[in-house]
Amino acid sequence: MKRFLGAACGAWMMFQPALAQNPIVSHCYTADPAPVAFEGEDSLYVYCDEDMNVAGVHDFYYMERWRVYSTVDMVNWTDHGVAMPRTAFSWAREGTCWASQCVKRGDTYYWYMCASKPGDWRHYIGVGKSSKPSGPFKDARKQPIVDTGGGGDIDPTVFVDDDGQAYLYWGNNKLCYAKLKANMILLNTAIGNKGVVEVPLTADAFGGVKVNDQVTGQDCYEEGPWLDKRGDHYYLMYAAGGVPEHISYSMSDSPTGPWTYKGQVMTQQNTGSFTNHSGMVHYKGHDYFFYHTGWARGGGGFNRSMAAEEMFFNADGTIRPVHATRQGVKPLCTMNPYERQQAETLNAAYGISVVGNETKGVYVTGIQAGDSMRVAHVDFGTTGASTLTLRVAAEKGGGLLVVRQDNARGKIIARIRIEATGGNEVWEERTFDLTNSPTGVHDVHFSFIGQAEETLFNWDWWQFEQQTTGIRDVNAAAASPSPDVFYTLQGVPTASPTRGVYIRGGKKVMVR
Ligand code: FUB
Repeated sequence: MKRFLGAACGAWMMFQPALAQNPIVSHCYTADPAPVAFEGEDSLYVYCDEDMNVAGVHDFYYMERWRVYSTVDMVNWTDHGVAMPRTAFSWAREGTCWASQCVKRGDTYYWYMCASKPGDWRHYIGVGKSSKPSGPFKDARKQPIVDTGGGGDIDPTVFVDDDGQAYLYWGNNKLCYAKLKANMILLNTAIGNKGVVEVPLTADAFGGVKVNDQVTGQDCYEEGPWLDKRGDHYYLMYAAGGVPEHISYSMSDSPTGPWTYKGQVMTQQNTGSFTNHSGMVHYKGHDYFFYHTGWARGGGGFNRSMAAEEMFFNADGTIRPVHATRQGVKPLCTMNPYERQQAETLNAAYGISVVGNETKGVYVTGIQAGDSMRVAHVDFGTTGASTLTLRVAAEKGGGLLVVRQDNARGKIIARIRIEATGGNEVWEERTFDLTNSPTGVHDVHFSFIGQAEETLFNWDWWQFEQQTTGIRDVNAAAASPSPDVFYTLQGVPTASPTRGVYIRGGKKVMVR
């Protein structure tokens, strides 16, 4: 269940994405994206909370955990499971895990979150910590680190400046900041009110003011701040204008302002979500803007989904407007099917769930008849694949996995019956022959057939075996006169076959 991301990032070819990439996660509802490219890491991470609203049960935000996703290509996202459950914070109230952001300092990852307390609807800001970006995270302070007493203490954004000073901004209908001490869990109380400075929400700084829910001026700050820096410019992006929200931004030459209002980054869009929440990140030479929508199946204002667009800056540092699109971003590279790929690395998926965490292991579960999964931009090369190996666990067995090229109606690559392994946690690696092997770059579509309502199997990872050049042309019977000897594909007998494809007894065999 370790992560072995395989992507031929150097060998990108002229292959245009055929499919919509937004939302970036479709098997669960993910909100309030906070992207980060940690120095020295190949992957881009996005931290978020999970919307778990069930109509008629919790007709509001119901959020029990924060999740982490990572990518190397911007189109296939690895779900790292429940990296920080609400229960990691003994003081946090059920269902109130709202927006968050993670940064790294030294060797430690600090994930700033907000939640209410039992019997109290106000939110408080706390922080989890972990030695790994994908967690699991534990409460670093065992109590909130911000409690102004006045409510609105939501949506922490954190930024470590070039001089090492870390800043925390947050607030709904108010905007506050604090300087963090080097330990990242205490406020520097030398400034503000016990370390908290409230930023005046003036028209110059934020485009307008809101009093009694009435906006005076062209815009106003609402919530969801995002503090960042490009060159010498500091940026504060935020959800603005009241509900429904758009995204606006202000700039400054200092992380503590004064801020100057610069306009809207993303105007109000028809995405089915009345909130929006943004983050920006520079990754592999591109700038990306993350936001949320109601675009996943069954989605809406309380069941939101993260999306991403490429963003661009003008020469003076101002941000060009970003539009919400279904198409999303272009892939940065292809996926290598001949390296082990986690089943939970997905371009899209419907019906399944991803469970676990990086300590226990993360895998795909809840696979039922009618569910499907897809990975995008997989490069099978010129020779194609010979077999597909899966690591699976199945209590009952009998479920059928159909692997297709490109989409749900594409050419069948394999039809695989997953027999019982002895239990849903009894894992086995199994290798299957293919019906057809694709060559070149394709999406790969997995669909599941079986008894209705039954969980067919759990799935950890998959890997294709690359076809050896020329194997299709071998006349196996002629090339293998003796039934007990291993012959190379050129018909040369070999006493000690190493890993690869051979001929024996007139048949192709794989030596592992
Ligand atoms: O996700 C709950 C709340 O909705 C967030 O904290 C706000 O930013 C808004 O997106």
